[in-house]
Amino acid sequence: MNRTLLYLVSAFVVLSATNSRAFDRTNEVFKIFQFPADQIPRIDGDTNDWNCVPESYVITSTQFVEDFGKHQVTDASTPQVRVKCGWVKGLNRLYFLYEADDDYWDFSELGLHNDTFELVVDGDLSGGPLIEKFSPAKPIIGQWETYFTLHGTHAQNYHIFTPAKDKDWCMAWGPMQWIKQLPYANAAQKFSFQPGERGHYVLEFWITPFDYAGAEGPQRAVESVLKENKLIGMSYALIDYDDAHSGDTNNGFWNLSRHHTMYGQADQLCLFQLMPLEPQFVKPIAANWSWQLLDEAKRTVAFKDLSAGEIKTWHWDFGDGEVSAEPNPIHTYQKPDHYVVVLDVAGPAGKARRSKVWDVAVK
Ligand SMILES: [Ca+2]
Ligand SMILES: [Ca+2]
Ligand SMILES: [Ca+2]
Repeated sequence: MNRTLLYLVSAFVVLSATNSRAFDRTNEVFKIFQFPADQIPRIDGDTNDWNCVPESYVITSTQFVEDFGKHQVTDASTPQVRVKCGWVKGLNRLYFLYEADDDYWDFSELGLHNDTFELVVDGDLSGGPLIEKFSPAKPIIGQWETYFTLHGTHAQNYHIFTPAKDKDWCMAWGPMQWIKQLPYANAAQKFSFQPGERGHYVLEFWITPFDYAGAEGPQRAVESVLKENKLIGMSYALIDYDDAHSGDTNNGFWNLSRHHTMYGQADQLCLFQLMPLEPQFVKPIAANWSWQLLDEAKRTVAFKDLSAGEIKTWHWDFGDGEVSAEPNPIHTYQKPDHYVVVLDVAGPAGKARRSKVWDVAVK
């Protein structure tokens, strides 16, 4: 083994070791389903628009660990849940369908004592503390200064009340309360039980993950950009209460991460991947393209093929009488105008065409 290769292997080993410490359950990556743009779920508590999500995307109670040591396994006294997570290419939103059966729905109180689904999300895998008590700054600047400067800024914790009655749908843990409202989040629930009864609960919602979400409001916020195949950090937790009169004592805390403190430390989240479309939703052939002005003075434009499917031939009509058969041509226009540009593609699955009217303009 030569010296360079040895160095690379050593670097990889160090990197792998670092990764395995940094995130939980790194031997498995949970999947986030990509909805086609014409099948985005409607937030109404009706689950029909989630029927297209394959079973391999569903996370159930058996994948959670009870990390207070109150239960060895999930049983009839514990909530049985099914969680689906989805995304839509082009939107920085995570959609969720949370379905649960519990023997005792505890939601008669107006504070934290409430059956809860807790969601922690780190949209750029920055890791690090998101709750003031884990911050190294706390001993220096104090609890409340840390709360307002750090809490939820680079990873967010949604403490979701299941069900929420006479209260907001969740407590977004920190001063950045604006993240739990439109246009950054929306939620709808369905249930027909009374406090203390058993029953089936449905919650449908979406949130926007943020690389930065500050106490001052959305004006300086940075949304996490969601892209196909990107990995993000997330964990789910279930906090079960079974008696409205038992004070703050819960009946169990089930966690997808094996670290209880994932609620405040983004390094302890699990890896989730934003998946491509499932094959049944991919069109066999579809034409699309983009363009970019390379030289304004010369009116030179670079065209880029973005067609889906296997493409064998391209035909570009630049709208000025000129054509090209290249996949990604560069074209120079002779005079200022806005043009109708058409790309025709063909392959084993057939033909497709995409015109863009006046998108391409030069001066
Ligand atoms: Ca729905
Ligand atoms: Ca982050
Ligand atoms: Ca309960």
